[in-house]
Order: sequence, then C-alpha cells, then structure tokens
Amino acid sequence: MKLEDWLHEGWWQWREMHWESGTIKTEQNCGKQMCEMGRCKEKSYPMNLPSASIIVCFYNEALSALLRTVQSVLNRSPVNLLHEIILVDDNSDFTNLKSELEEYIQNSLPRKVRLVRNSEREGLIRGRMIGASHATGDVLVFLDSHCEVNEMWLQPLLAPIKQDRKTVVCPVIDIINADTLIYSSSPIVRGGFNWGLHFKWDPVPASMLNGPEGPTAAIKSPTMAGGLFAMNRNYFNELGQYDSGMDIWGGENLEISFRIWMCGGRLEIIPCSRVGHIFRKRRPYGSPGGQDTMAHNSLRLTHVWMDEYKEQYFALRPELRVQNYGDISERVQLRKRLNCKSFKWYLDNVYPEMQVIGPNEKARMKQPLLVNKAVKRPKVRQRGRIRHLQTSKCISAQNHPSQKAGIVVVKECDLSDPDQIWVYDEEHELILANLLCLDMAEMHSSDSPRLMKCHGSGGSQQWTLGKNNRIYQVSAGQCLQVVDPADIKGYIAMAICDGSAAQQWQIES
Ligand code: LR7
Ligand code: MN
Repeated sequence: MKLEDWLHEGWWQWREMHWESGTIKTEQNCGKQMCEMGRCKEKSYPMNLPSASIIVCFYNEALSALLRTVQSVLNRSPVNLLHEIILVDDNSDFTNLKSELEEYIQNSLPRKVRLVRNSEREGLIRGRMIGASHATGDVLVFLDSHCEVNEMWLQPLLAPIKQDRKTVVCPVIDIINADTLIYSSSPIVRGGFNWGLHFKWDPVPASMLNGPEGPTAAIKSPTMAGGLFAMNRNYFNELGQYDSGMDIWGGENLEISFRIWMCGGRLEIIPCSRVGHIFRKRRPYGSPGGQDTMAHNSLRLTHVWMDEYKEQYFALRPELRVQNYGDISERVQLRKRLNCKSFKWYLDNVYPEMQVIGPNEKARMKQPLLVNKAVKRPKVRQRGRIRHLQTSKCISAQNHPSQKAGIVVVKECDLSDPDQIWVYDEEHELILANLLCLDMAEMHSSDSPRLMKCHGSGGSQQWTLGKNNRIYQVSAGQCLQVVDPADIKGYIAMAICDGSAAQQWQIES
C-alpha cells in the first residue's frame, strides 16, 4: 500500500476548527487567530531533542491500519529522533498478523521496528507496560494501532519534555473516518471527565488561546484521551507506569491523568502536533471473560485516587459499591510514596470547571467561581426553530418543554407554536421555549439528548453550529442526527460527524 495514497489534509483547517471549539468568532479568510495558527509552521525546535521509543500495542488490528501507523511514523519522524518502534501483539488471532506481518517487518522495514508477542491476552494496559519494558529511548510515545501521524508531529512533543521531564504531552487527535479512511482535522479541545468516569472533551478557555503564542501554545489539560501521548521513560517508571491490576480496556487514561497532576507532574495538549486516529463506531472486541473491564478498572482508580469524591461515582453507579476490585494496596502505597496531593486539590486547581452535585456538593460550593456563574444569563445569539433539512421537521420536546429530563425529537414544524422556539446563546447553550437546556446527559451517550436545567458550565450543554449545517456537541465530539428519517417517532441521537443529510440542521428565525 502506498502511504501517500492516503489523504492527510488536516493541517490547515484552522478557521473551522476554532469555530467548532467555540472560542473564536468566524472570521473570513484568515482572521487574526487563525493566521496565528500558521505560526506552527514557523516554530523551530532544538536540534538535540531526546530520542523516542514508539510503543504500539495491538489486538486483532487490520494489518493495513497497523502498517499505516508504522509507515507514517517512519516517514514523518526525523531519523535521529526515532530510536525504535516497538509493536506489541496482544495475542491476536488474525492470521495475517502472524508470519505475514513478521515477513513484512523483516523484508520491508528498518531494523528499528521490533515486534514483541504476548503469549496471552493482557489488554492494552499491561500490553503497553510490556512494550515500555523493552524500550531504551529517552521518551516513550504511545500510539493506538490505527493512527497516522502528521507532518512535524514529533518535535513539538519532545521539546516540552526536554524542558521539563515531568511534563506529559498529547498531540491533537485528528479524525480518520472509519469508512472512508479519510483524514480530517479536529477542533482544539482539552480533556475532562464526568462523574460516570467517562472521558470527555471540554472547550479550551479563551484565555488560554490569547497569550503571546496565541492558539499554538501548549494547553493544560485535566485529563488525556489515553491512546496518544509522550512521556519521559524514566518518569513513566518513577510515576508507577500503569496499574497492572487493570484489565483489557478502559479507565487507565483517567488514572494516569490524575496521578500525573496529583503527584507533581503536568499534562498538556500540544496544538502543533497532530495525529489522526480511526474512530470506530463500536469496539470490535470484548474481554475474554466478557467482564465489564471499564467498571473494574474505574473502581480501582476510584478507590486509589478519588478520596471522598468516589461518592460521586457511586451515586451514579450504586451497584458497584459492593463489587470486588482486587488488591489495590500497591497502588495506595505508591500514592503515599510519591507524596501525592488530594483529589480535592486536583479539582480545585486543575479542573475547577467540574461541577459537584450530590454527595460532596457543600464542600465545593465555597468555590466562588461556580456561584458567580449562575447569576447572569448569557446573551442571545440566535433565536428560532431548528429545522432538520432532510425531513423538514423541527426539534421539539417529546412531551412538554418544561419536563425535566424529557427527550427531544423531530416533529412537524408548527409556526404558531412557541414551544418549538430555541435560543442559541453566547455560552453555546440551546434553550427550548426559554425553559431548559439541551443536554447530552452523563451516563447515556448513546441516548437521545435531553432537556435539563441550564447549568451554565458548558460540557454536556455546549453545542456549536458548525460546518455542513451540523450541530456539534463539544464534549462528546459528536453531531446531532435524526436516527431514521422515515420513522415518525422522530428520534434524535448523537453520532460521529460524517456530514450526511441526517446531520444537517438550520436555525430559522
Ligand atoms: O485487549 C486489548 N489489547 C490491545 O492491545 C485491547 C486493545 N488493544 C489495543 C488496540 O489494538 C489499540 O491499539 O489497544 C489500543 C487501544 O484500543 P482501542 O483503539 O480499541 O481503544 P479506543 O481508541 O476505543 O479508546 C481510548 O480509550 C482507551 C481506554 O482504555 C485507551 O486509552 C485507548 O488508547 C484510547 N484511544 C485514544 O485515546 C485515541 C483517541 C480516542 C478518543 C477520544
Ligand atoms: Mn483507538
């Protein structure tokens, strides 16, 4: 396969990107901030950067996707900085990942590319630890096995680590469409989470984009998505690698994020480094015993890192209170040994935007930030019906717009009905009939969006009206769509943005 046949546009779509992230007004033809983004190209990096060991762990990956990852790294990393690529086969059973892969590595790839095989399925967490234990470069760079790194991806990641060995960095994760394999750029967002312990994307506070380096500056991020990051190798070991009691998939990204911040490091997203990742509609594998490893792993991290705030998680998942999560004593010990700060410190200092409702609400309400926010209503940007272009129907409450947690659906537009009128405000909220906010509620990302009390802190209530008439949910990184245009029930759901007719909307004032 020829790498250059694969499109990699990505790099220069700054205007739309920023429009999507809701931080920059749409300025035609290179507005101030968008032009500044071009400064990525002008940046220079020190010659003597640390060397990188790339770790790619895979389980039943499509050979073509795996090779796209490897080839792009080989083609787009300076030879002197690329120490090695370590592929960890997590006991896959696809036949072409056996001798065919070995022969390909042997015959067509440089000696720098090495293959390690797990004799049993370990999951991505222990798998990465095994990869790291074979590495000898200065910096570990972890990638999922279905990525394409973009031009000039590596130096921007290595430079901040050279400056401060305790800085852990992530590239911006661009989107590779799972059906067409086309590469396209993502908005600049940063990592957060919700109390269900699901990772989510958050908008970047405008103040962070307006410094002297403009939007090309590193962005402090409360969490990482998990798959793509770079970290000094010795620091990775000192900080306790990963929790080897975590299985297969899930939760390790929040665990390492909390640990980095609470134990004296920092985590950043580097807007000038871009790596594409294939976003699939569903994960093509399960865990060997069918367990919910996400719950198991989240329980472990909750008990080790979250102090009294674990109650927030249990309030949403009461059934997990009594579930066994194995022995965590080593990790508790680690936290002590590293002298890590409290979870409250993390919330107050790293993620003050996080809302605390329920068990620990009182302690948090002392935060002036949250109190001030509720006071004044944001300015209206647009007001009108939201029409679905394909069906010509309008977004309405399924029942009544005053009903909390009621879902929205598309219904025949009724020009005389004030209950179909939406306000789109400066805070990117969508408010129906001046009552409740459109909300992609916490635990149910596959559900329909609901109407909830406006909380004024973005996240699940933050929407942008972006390119191709789409309505984009910032924290989910997904688009609003009609499930089945032919179905009179008119259900609406969130889905990966694909520009299709089902995802096109217009506000009509
Ligand atoms: O048993 C397994 N063994 C493996 O080696 C299961 C998976 N894997 C490999 C797999 O082949 C892949 O290379 O591990 C890697 C990650 O698995 P994915 O691609 O199925 O995960 P994901 O992209 O759906 O999930 C995200 O969250 C995970 C939580 O455990 C990991 O941290 C993933 O690395 C992470 N991916 C990203 O951050 C990419 C951006 C996605 C976003 C947002
Ligand atoms: Mn992935």
